[in-house]
Amino acid sequence: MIAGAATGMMGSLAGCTGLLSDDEQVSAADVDTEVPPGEHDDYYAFLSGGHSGDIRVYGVPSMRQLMRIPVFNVESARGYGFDDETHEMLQESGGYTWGDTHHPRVSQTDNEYDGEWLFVNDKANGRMARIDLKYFETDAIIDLPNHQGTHGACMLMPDSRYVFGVGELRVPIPNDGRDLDDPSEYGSTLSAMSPDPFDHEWDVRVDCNLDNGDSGKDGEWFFTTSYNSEEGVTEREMTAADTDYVVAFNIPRIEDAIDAGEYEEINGVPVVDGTEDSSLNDGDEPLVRYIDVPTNPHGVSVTPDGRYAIASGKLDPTCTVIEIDRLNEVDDPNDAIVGRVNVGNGPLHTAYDGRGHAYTTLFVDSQVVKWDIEAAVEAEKGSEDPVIEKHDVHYSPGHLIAAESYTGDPQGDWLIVLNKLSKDRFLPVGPVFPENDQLFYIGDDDAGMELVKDTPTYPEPHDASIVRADRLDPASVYDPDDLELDFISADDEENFIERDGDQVRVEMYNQRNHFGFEDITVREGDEVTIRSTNIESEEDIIHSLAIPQHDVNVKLAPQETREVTFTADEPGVYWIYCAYFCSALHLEMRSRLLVEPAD
Ligand code: K7E
Ligand code: RUQ
Ligand code: CUA
Ligand code: CA
Repeated sequence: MIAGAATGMMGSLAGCTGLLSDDEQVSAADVDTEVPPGEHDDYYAFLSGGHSGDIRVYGVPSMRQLMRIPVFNVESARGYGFDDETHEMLQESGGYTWGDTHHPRVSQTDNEYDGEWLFVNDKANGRMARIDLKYFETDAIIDLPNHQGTHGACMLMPDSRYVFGVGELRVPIPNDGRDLDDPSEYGSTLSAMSPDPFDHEWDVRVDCNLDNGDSGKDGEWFFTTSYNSEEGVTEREMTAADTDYVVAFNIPRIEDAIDAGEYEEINGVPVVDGTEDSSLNDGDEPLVRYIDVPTNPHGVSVTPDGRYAIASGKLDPTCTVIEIDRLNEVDDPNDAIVGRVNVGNGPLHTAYDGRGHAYTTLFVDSQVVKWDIEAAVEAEKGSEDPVIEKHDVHYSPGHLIAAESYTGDPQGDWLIVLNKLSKDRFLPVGPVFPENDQLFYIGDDDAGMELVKDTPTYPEPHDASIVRADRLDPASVYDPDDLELDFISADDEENFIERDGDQVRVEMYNQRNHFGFEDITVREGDEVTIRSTNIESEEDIIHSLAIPQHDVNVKLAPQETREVTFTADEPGVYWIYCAYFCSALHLEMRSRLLVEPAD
């Protein structure tokens, strides 16, 4: 701890700026952040990879990167996008080879992480993906046809009944060439999916744009911000108005409308009209409520107790506190605003420690501000009084995330701040700088926030979820019953090479240090499908099926079966080899693909 320093600082809490000079900065030794070699972390952190299109898995508090999970990108080490199944999944969801992941959210039961699924958006192409946390693998992608960019991503709490994708970019719906230059006809939608099976259920259409989102804790309200209530298409137009919205969706009302058939089917999706003038918004129980907040808000998040939705001002130095239950009582939704705290410049996102504090990133000020939620409700609007502490970060933070902050019961110990700029913090690596994910210990309110670690990050994470490690139960070998393809054992009858016209099918097992066939002979122009099972049952013994000059590298973890199809279009000898270092004879784990010339 930094007891000595903290006592002095906290003595003058009211005037505390939390700005520590460099030599005052807390060192890692002050807090127990060390995870000695061979020991495990207490938490998983799942970070989005931004326009890398993937998810990164860190251990907290060590901040070691444990794994990456490809999602919308093609990735050779894990063979993702190479084998037929993942290749088809990417093809059927649009055929793109990249995406822009922002908001990784883990499924919950009873407002607690259940460790089953992780969902994440694609801001680039309007998609949502599901990752199976038993295997740490993307297992389904939904292309949302009424979205251009899906930004916010979240689930309806307490039980993840819906997965929500929030459409950011206003476009004609359907976007088929109509209304090209008539932006007043553009719109966006909130899309709802079921988690398992992962299916698209319905959309709600609005005229404004939608941005970040978060769910209330009791299954009733879902909130998003909107920064383009102006329905503009230029920066000047989108920032013209003094206010924009927090848009509150009443989910049971929307379900009633769906059940009553009050929707239009667009692109095969039932779309409910949630626009301001919609008849469904007349009367006592509007489907969608539009709450005025200062211009161009960014993040919105719900407090762990489910009482408040807090929206960050971005262009305005305040956070707006909305009392959720009041939305059911007031005629004017603006009357549900119960607080507006002046936090500083460029507030983007807010996280929670479960002790009544909110932590908000200040992009412009390069700080995190800690403030008291109830004090913000009691204080006059625009007051700075609820602010407890401001701490410099390095530099220009976007999201920040506290351990289990998105649940009903945050752990209150660790906070990661995802800084967009690292400037001088690391050895220079050329003009593309790493980002800087900074770890803070927030478990001691007397000592204040303690910066304990800088972590350089490959571009460009936006958000994260931190989940207690004991909530997950990952598999270390595949259960063949979980896979679609049949297991191929070492039995002779299960291993064969079969020809049908110019299609060749190979089924073979593999293990240390060979493949089922030493040679596979095909003819120039054949379409070849190889299915292979890694029959090892020992964990951590991974093989791959790599074929030079055919763009094939399929990873095969223990007990895993995968299939890959390619065309043998050049005669010659190609050494099929294993790219995972699996044993002392790893280099000898090979087979020959012999492609005979077509006369
Ligand atoms: Cu602040 Cu996508 Cu949550 Cu970045 S986010 S833009
Ligand atoms: S701290 S404001 Cu950043 Cu140790 Cu007291
Ligand atoms: Cu199997 Cu290397
Ligand atoms: Ca605006």
